[in-house]
Amino acid sequence: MKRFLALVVMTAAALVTWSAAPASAHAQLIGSDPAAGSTIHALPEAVTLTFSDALVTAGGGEGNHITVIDPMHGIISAAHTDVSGTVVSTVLSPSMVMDGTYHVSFRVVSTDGHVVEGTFTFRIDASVSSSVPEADLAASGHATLSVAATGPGIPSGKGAPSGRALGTFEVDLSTATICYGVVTEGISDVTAAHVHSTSTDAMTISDEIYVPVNLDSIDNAAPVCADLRRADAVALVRDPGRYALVLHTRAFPEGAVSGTFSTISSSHLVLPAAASSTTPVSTGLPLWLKIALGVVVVVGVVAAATGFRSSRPRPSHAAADLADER
Ligand SMILES: [Cu+2]
Repeated sequence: MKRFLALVVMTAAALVTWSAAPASAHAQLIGSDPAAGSTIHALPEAVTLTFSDALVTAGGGEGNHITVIDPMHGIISAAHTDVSGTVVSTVLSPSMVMDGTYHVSFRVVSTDGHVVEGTFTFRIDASVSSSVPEADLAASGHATLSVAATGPGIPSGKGAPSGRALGTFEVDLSTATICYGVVTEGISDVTAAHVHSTSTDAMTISDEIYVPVNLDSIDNAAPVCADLRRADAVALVRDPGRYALVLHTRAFPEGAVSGTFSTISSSHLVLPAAASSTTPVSTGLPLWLKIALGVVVVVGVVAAATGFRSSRPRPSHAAADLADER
C-alpha cells in the first residue's frame, strides 16, 4: 500500500515535472528504451534514458537514479545506474517476467546542477508476438540442463576474464516449473542474472530476458523454483543451445559470464516436435497417439549426481504470487 501511495505521489510529481519541462532549458528526457507508453512483448535487459544535456558523473553518477516497478509493485531495477554523457541506464533483475504495466521513475542531475525528475510507464504483453502452440500442451517429463558460463562466453568478449558460473536447471514440463542453482567462481557483486535467447547465427545475446534468474539461487545450497510459461519451458528443453545464462556484476554490468545450455539428462520426456507455422496445429490424431509420437527419452542417471532431484523446495513466494494471479 505504501508503495502504491509512493507511486501515486511520484506520478503526480512527474505530471508537474512534465508540464514544467518545456519552460526550462535544462536537461530534459528526450528518449527512452523501452519508449514511454509503449507495449512490448518481452522485458528488456535494461532501461535506458536519454537526456538533452549531459548528466553529472561525479561520485560514479550516484546522484542519478532510475527505479523500475513491476505490475506487482516490486522494484526490479538495480540500485546502481550507469551514466555516460546524456545517457543513463539501469539493469533489470526481475524475479519473474510478468505481463502488465511497468512504472519507471527517474531523478537525475544535469551538469548545470539541476535535478530532473519524472515517471513514465510501458507495458509487457507476451501475447503480442507469441502464443502457446497447442502441441506444447502435451509436453511432459523432466529435463536437467546444465550451463558453464565463462567471461570469454560474453559475445562482446568483455566479460570477467577468469570468472565462471556453473548452473543446473531442472525443468518440469508437466507443471511448467523450473528449479535451479548457480555456483560462481572468480566473480562478485552479482547485480542481475538472466537466461537470454541467443541468435544461433551470430551468437549474440539479444536484449530480451527469456527467464529471469532469482539471485537467491546464486552460491546458495538450496535451489530456487519458479513457474515458467509453458511455451518457454518447452522451447528451453527442446533447444537448450539457443539459450544462455548471463550473470551481470557491478564490475561488468553488460555481463560478467555467459554460456549456453545443454541437456545432461531427462526422464519421461514427451516433447512434441516444434510446430511450424504452416502446419495445422490439430492433426486430428487422438491425444494418446500424439504423445506416443513425441520424442521419448529416459536417462535420469546423471541427474542423481546433481542432488537436485531430492532437494526440491516449495516454490519461492514470488512464484506463488504469480500462481495466485493466474
Ligand atoms: Cu542479462
